[in-house]
Amino acid sequence: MSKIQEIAAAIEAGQRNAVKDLVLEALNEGIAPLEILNAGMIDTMSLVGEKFQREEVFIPEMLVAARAMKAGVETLRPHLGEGGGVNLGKVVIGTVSGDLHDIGKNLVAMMIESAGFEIADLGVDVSLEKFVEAAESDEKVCIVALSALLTTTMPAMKNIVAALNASKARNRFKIMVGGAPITEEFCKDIGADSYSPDAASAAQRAKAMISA
Ligand code: B1M
Repeated sequence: MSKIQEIAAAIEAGQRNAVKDLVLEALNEGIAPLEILNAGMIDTMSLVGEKFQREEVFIPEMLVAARAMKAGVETLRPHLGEGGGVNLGKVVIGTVSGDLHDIGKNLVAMMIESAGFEIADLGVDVSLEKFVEAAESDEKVCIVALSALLTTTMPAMKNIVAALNASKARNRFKIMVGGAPITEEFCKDIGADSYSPDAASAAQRAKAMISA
């Protein structure tokens, strides 16, 4: 079994400590951090999701796998690159109200931070009011980033974007959206500035948007 396969198996089994050790071993073997992230972790969580859909695993298994992945991501964090002390501005990020999924949002935050931005992470289940308050209260905020993982929380994303579009500080920040059910078309329909399918492209888009 390859190291990547071992990491995948340990995530699926929810073995937090084993995941941390295996990630360190993989790094020592010279495996690229992004390969560990994509092939070892993100693909595994997708697989867990598919098994959940087929009712082969249930919420507790999904939860322990998610916790194991979080531990792995934290171990990987210092190796994912750095912004080199640059501060391109502040990005407010959060998962929209009604939605508790945060693994993808945390990855996006980490990649954007690595690209040289300061991050204000509002967490999960973030209300419209909290997003608007965070965007308006700090002049350094140049991007507001919203994540949603459930089709049922897409309307909340739409409402938050509408409120941000009506904000008195709107000319100061851009709005980015993403998450598994979100598409480019949905982004345009709700009036957000940018959609990214994954964490790496979100970081690239963030940089491109502020220099445009
Ligand atoms: Co949930 N869940 N879950 N879940 N869960 C999904 C999303 C689901 C697709 C599973 C399935 O049925 N196959 C399904 C949604 C179906 C739908 O809406 N159509 C689902 C469901 C139904 C639910 C519950 C309703 C289950 C229930 O209670 N009956 C419930 C809802 C709770 C709530 O939020 N109110 C629920 C609960 C949970 C757990 C708590 C058990 C756990 C979350 C733990 C946590 O996040 N701390 C969980 C998990 C782990 C999943 C799956 C298996 C994995 C999600 C994940 O972390 N993926 C997921 C199935 C799946 O995605 N295949 C599923 C890995 C992560 C790296 O990917 O989050 O997509 P992702 O992020 C990507 C991109 O989307 C993108 O970049 C990231 C990295 O590249 N991205 C952005 C994300 N945000 C972005 C923002 C951007 C740009 C890109 O710009 C701002």
